[in-house]
Amino acid sequence: MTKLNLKSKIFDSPGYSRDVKLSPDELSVFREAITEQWLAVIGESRPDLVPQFRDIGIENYHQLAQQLEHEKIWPKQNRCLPKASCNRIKALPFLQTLKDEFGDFAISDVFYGDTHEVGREEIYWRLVRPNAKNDVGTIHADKWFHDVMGMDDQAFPPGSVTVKIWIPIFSQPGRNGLMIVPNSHLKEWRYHGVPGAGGMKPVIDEDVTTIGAELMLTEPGNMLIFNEGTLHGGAVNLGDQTRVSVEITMVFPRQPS
Ligand SMILES: O=C(O)CCC(=O)C(=O)O
Ligand SMILES: [Fe+2]
Repeated sequence: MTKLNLKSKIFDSPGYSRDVKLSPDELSVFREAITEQWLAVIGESRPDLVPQFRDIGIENYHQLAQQLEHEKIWPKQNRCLPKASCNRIKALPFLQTLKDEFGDFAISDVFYGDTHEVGREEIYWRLVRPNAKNDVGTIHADKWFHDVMGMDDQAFPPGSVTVKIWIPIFSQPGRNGLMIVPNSHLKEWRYHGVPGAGGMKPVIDEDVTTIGAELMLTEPGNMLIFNEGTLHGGAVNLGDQTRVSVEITMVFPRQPS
């Protein structure tokens, strides 16, 4: 048995783990890489504002966001870290911890809308501003996305199994973060696909107030690792900072035994 017993938590019960934490140095690598891309994207439309955004920091993004076309400038492709940053992240110790637990895996390719960047690994981040309902999506299982976007034929080899890594980079425990429905990967849930800004997206056809979603208490760096069938979704941010988080999809040729 591996040290953290992650395989059994993710594939058996409860369908997720919160056992793995980034060290302060690892968290700094993420913060620096994200901040660099965040400022570069802001600089593409408003180079004059870059010094102000740099001064307040990404966790205070919402304080100045009204000066930008927020809805336009953050499509997923502007939030996928460049290759050099991905390579720095891939050398961090937490990935070795995951390999020790799960065995070898690949990181999924960059995929958004109808674009599949073959061979470019996807490590992307998101911004969730305080009290912004549109900054969080509805409860879903990631395998629903793979299904409605047709990714299982295109992005993943037949029979492969994915596991998600969600990492809070700036978060306020109890006030923002990710909701998870424990053991939801063991049941079937109804949903349908609708067209969204970044391609097709799934919408749940269940009463989300009664399915048992729990807000996970996560300090920055305390990652959540979950089954592709586990129901989850962003909580509306009730904090006073912008929540910044990262997503990485591990791809296994088949379920690790
Ligand atoms: O961070 C969020 O609000 C949603 C994250 C999510 O759906 C995921 O990590 O798969
Ligand atoms: Fe998700």
